[in-house]
Amino acid sequence: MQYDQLLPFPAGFLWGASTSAYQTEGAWDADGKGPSVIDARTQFPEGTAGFKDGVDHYRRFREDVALFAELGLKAYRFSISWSRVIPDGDGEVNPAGLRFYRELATELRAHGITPIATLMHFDLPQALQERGGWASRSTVDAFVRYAGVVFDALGDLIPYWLTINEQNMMIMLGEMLGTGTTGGRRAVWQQNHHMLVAQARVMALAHRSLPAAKIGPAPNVACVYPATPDPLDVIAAADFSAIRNWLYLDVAVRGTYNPTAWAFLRARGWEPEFAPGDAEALATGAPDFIAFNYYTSHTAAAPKGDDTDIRANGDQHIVLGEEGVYRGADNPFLERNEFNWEIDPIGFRTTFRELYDRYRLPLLVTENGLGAYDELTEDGRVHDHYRIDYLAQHIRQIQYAITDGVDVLGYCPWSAIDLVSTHQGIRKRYGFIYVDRDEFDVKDFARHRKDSFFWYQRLIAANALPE
Ligand code: BGP
Repeated sequence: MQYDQLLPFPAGFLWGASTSAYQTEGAWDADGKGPSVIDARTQFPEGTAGFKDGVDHYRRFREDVALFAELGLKAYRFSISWSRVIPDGDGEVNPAGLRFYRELATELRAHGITPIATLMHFDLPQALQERGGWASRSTVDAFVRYAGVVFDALGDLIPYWLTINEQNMMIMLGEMLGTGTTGGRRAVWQQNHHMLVAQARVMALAHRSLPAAKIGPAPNVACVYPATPDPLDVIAAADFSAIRNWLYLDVAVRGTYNPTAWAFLRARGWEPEFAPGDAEALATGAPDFIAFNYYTSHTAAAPKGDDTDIRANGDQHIVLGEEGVYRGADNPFLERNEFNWEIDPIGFRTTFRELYDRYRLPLLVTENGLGAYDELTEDGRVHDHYRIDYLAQHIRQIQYAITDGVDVLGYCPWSAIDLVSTHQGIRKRYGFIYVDRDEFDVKDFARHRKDSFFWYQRLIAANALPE
């Protein structure tokens, strides 16, 4: 639909930015922190150093929050490291870990920035992984206990909570992301079920113990186009969307599995076992909003029914395909970034509308952004006009979605500050703030404002995209 005029961004719109603990904090074993599955990894993509140093945010968080305040952020979405709070996942609580997050949240609030906290962003405690990880039902109880500890300690400071970051990507691509979701496909779908039960119980717990707080899931959501109007391609696209998007959100919001996704699991003998009480637990976990990460759309074609349906080489947005369900296809209408991800701002609007049509809950964007090989120039700046273009195009589409009638709470692009990317190390940067470290030489971690910093600062101040 075209409009003569778009509606403005509402007053109080949460202009924010995002990070995660393991990609920024560093200090991976400081002050009693236990190792997570990420710290325990020994294999990293070639030429990358891993995550142990991050960008030294654990030690520099006050300097970083001051920069976020100068940027004008209204909200900051970060994650809490479970093994910093409970080093072995379900044993002793580490007071120093809780203190760090209390100080961070207090510092944010002192600068007028609303904290938004993710309970788990890929970094399951390694001790739990060694006892079966998400395959074990005891991890469900451990997650609920951990959430209770964190709600008690931080609930007075943090009004918005996210359960599990990108559960769907962990399930589809866990080995690639190093998240500990491993084993055969059947085992992984059982792990998925345990995570869904854990999430539902934690949402119910939040409502009981923090009545003023709001909580929601945080999957990666992408609209899926059929490669052509061939009805077989249309079905393939709908099937992929059911497996990729709706499986997770139907359970989170409606408390039951999506029928198409369940049919996919059943046909392969992968349907998870329900323990007594699971169905009731799923039914009680009602989110207050849906957070979602969006980087790109996808395009699907009818499957051939053999292993050529799967495009094997690439990262999380390139590896596509499910034998007998759909084949990934290229979209000839879209440009690509330096890492071959398709760039689709209008798909962002479509994704908003699909989510709001299905669930009628407020939507919060918790990731969206452009990874690039930024260059620090002699003037101490990064001239990242490409990132400004990307963000401007996506923000314009949020405004279209708002004009379409979608209830959008806020926008937290990835990332507030440079951090270590999942696949390409520190070389692939997303932040508004450049961090001076190389892959293997962490240098001095000095912070530099990029051109996008000043652009986003003006946008937030005006509560509008510059003309
Ligand atoms: C999402 C994750 C983030 C971040 C982002 C960008 O899947 O939630 O943690 O890594 O993708 O991905 P990458 O770093 O691979 O470019």
